[in-house]
Amino acid sequence: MNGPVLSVPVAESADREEFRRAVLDGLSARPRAIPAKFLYDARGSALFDEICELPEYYLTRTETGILKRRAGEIGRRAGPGCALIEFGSGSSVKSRLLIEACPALALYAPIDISRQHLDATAAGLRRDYPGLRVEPVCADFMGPVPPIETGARRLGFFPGSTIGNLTPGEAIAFLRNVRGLVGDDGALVLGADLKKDPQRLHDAYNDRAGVTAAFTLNLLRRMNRELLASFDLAAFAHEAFYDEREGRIEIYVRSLKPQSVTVAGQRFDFAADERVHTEYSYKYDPADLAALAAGSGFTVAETWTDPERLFAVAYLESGNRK
Ligand code: AVI
Repeated sequence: MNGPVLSVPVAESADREEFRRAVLDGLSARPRAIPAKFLYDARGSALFDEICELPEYYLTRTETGILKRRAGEIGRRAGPGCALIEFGSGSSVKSRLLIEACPALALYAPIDISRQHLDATAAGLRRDYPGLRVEPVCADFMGPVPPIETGARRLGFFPGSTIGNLTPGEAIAFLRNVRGLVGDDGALVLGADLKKDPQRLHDAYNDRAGVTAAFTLNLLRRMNRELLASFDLAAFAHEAFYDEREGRIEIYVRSLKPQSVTVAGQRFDFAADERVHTEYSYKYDPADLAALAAGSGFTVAETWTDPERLFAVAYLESGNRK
């Protein structure tokens, strides 16, 4: 039987207030920056789905290919009767591959901040896998997650290179959290984008159709709508480049001219070429992943990649496996 949706009730007005605070703080800070999570309103999420289909954005299809090829091995490693917990589940497309590969799955618990996504995902999974216990958890996986009663060994799942959107410090903090949640006999399947030819990386975040630019600039549109801001979208540009030394893509909104903008009743002046940081997307190599795992109480049991070595899916095991 499927349990109710566990929730951390967050009213829309509280979300709006959190957005307002983050934007006012972020535009007042130097350098200016707004947290990436605010890119994902309904339109931003739809644009991100479009990004995943772009010819230049190899990440999604490459990871899906690896998971398809390796699902059986993942299922064997996980063993029968485990509980699958997905962090930031979105539409749970990739988790279906693991749901089908893990023998006698005890339950599937998708954790997502969007109640809408969760409800749709849970309904679809219950329809397609009538015997599966689905226990959605409505929460920000970066914060405290309500207890999940599984009574089973736990397999975490964090696909999509979302780890790359966290700074190294945030990534370690998140993985330590996950390590605590999956326990001493748990494991985590982690998807991470790999370091590679900088041009290939540059192209993935500067697609020719301009979808990534629309995704970035949608943040201004969201501020106009939700915070009564006065951004002229034509007077700002998307900027994304690979910083090889830092091993990360950096993404900004850049002002194309000197201009003033009002946001939630406050005035902000922008110089020509002044930028607002919106995202990092860190890229890893196997040594980086091993260090990340070690720093958070996991060890890398296996790393699977694709023939071009574009993307990695790592199977991390808790350090104290009995
Ligand atoms: C969600 N995340 C893994 C994407 C990435 O590749 O860092 C977000 C993104 N931003 C622009 N393109 C894709």
